[in-house]
Amino acid sequence: MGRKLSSYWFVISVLFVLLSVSFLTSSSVVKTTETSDNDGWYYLPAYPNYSPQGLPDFDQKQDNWKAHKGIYRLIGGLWNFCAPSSLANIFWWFDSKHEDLHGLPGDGLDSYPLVRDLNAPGPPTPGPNTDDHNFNNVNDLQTRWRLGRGGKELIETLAWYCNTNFCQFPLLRLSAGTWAKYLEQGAKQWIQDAGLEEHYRVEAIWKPEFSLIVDRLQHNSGVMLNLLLYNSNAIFFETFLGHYVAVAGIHPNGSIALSDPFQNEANPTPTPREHNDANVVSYDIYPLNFSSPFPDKASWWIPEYFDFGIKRLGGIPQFALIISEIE
Ligand SMILES: [Ca+2]
Ligand SMILES: [Ca+2]
Ligand SMILES: [Ca+2]
Ligand SMILES: [Ca+2]
Repeated sequence: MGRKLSSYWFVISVLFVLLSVSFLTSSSVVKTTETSDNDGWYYLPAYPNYSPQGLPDFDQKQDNWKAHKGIYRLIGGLWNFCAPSSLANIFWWFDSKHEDLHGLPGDGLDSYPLVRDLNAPGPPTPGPNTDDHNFNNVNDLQTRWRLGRGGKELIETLAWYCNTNFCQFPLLRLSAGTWAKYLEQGAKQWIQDAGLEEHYRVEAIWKPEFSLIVDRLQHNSGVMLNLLLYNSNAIFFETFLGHYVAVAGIHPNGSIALSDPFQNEANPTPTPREHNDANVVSYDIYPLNFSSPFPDKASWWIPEYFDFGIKRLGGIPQFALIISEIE
């Protein structure tokens, strides 16, 4: 959500989103996750300690992870931790790749520093020990989000690093969400603070080509997209609010599987908190279209993306943050 709109249109668009979100129904489109290696799909691989399905699918609808300022207050806040939740998926996945493959969440062993044990105050889940891969190291409700002050687990710490909701500048909370430049800076700072700056490359790319996304994923990069929501029937405005997701799998012929921190279409049953177990994922699959309504922003898009119940909005991939290991 990094684009500034005039305040008038901003208010209208926010109202539309929030009213529309309130119309969310159970008309979920259940899609199955492809797992075959031979059908053209490529998924980030699974690691037993602890990304047992592949990329995690942590959920942004936890605690009070909302923007509450101004117009958002009227409707109880807007869930907007999509950026730190998506970034957590990627760092956790790389951490799992490098931890002892015979280890388990709760073993108390933490050898690779990209995701550390952040000392969640609640009982280790699972036990017996507090651990980097405990589910409550993703988030523990005993540390409430207080704009970055106080105890924090993985997603909240990343929100602080990425200045989500301008939490680093409490007197200057201009905009909800996470700006692309703060996301990039936060990701780089996190890697540097882990002592791993020689091992990872971070790319921030506006208008990323689909072929680039395919190539990077097939080389096991972590890929985040910012999808600009697009309403083709809009009377007053067509696009509003970007939403960050992470890419779990891809088909070069033009489909994508998302770890979406807001939606869970392939696997709709578990609660958001259950997604703190990296074994619980919903890889939501969407066909792509290559005649973009906004060729200045993206050459490809997802026509039937965001489920508002009454209709689906398109998703325009206007920005990508790509994290690659330097072999
Ligand atoms: Ca561990
Ligand atoms: Ca670790
Ligand atoms: Ca917490
Ligand atoms: Ca999801």
